[in-house]
Amino acid sequence: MSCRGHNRSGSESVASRRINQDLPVIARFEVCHRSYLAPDGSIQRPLPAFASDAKLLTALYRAMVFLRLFDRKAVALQRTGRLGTYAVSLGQEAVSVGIASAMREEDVLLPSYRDNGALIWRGVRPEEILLFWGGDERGNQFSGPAHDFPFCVPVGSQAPHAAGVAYALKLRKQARVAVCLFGDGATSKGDVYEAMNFAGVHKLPLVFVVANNQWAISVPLRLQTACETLAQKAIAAGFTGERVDGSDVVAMHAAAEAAIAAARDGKGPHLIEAVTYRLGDHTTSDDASRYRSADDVQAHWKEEPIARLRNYLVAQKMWSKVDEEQLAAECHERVDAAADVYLATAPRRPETMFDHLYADLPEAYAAQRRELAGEHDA
Ligand SMILES: Cc1ncc(C[n+]2csc(CCOP(=O)(O)OP(=O)(O)O)c2C)c(N)n1
Ligand SMILES: [Mg+2]
Repeated sequence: MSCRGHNRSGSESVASRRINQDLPVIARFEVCHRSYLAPDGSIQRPLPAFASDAKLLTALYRAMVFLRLFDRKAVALQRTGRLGTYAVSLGQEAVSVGIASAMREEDVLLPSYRDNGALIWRGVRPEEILLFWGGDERGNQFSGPAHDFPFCVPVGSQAPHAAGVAYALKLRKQARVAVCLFGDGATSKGDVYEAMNFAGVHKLPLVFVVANNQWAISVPLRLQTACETLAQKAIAAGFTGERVDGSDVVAMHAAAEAAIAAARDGKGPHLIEAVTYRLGDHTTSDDASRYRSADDVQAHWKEEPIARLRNYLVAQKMWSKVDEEQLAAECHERVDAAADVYLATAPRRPETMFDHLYADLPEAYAAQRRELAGEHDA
């Protein structure tokens, strides 16, 4: 079956136009597209074997439902002045959950600021996430694997870090994989290109995941790139990129499983472009109605990952109304408990902001620290 990528407009792209019909073609490239569940939860093509594993599938479902509810609570806390800026995963829960669920504990996660779902799957406690977004660095001293990286707020700078991590894993001959998540906007950053190039040259055990949610704050994808796909950017770096339906958690898990296994096996890096849609505002500091229409957003609600998987699970008799009610009650309880722990945590003293940047604090900062601590210089 051919899996050649299609031009978004259906016409010949600038990139694929032949320079001269008389010249021989010396290289051809393809981009595959992976999807299993249709937006209504019906089966589009034969499912991977794990899709009959009710335990795994319901775990993926539970994680996505929890994430959505947790996000809602975090926004409520921010709106009432009890949390800092926060980025929800609304509509793209399948990306971080699908990816993290295919990782081993010893693998290394390098997440962006929107990847709460991956952190929680890997054992980070929800109250730790609230602490971080509440401005308390102790949130980064989390219960997930200590070798995982914290949220990366600068766009794309986790990609070179990931290349460094993967290089170290390779040098040490460890059968571990670095997994780096970022957005469509990040793919325009030099950091990302450089990391991909380095990963390709050194055949690193590194899986790049682009959560292509169509927007980089107010910048739409069509202004981000002239490429037909973001997956094809991997080709220029010498490895495979594939497009995945990022609202289909079965496809996300399957793609991640295959890419991580190949990287662990010494076959080098891989890029997964997860095509999804950001149904919410960019963050709590944004108002997306200023730059996109309600109709556009509404149309994408038909594709969202949670109802899609629920429809499949119900059709397979893996999930019932009672399960749904129980899950909702459990999630509410867990979210409320996390918020209670967070709100009951006494804030740190302001001078502690200087405590984790330097082994030896430069005098200029030391003086500021003393001032904040109320220790006046003589
Ligand atoms: C280096 C850097 N430049 C600019 C910003 C401001 N900024 C924060 S998020 C963002 C857009 C990122 O879009 P994308 O990579 O698509 O990720 P998404 O937010 O959609 O998940 C920008 C420009 C930043 N955080 N870091
Ligand atoms: Mg984006």
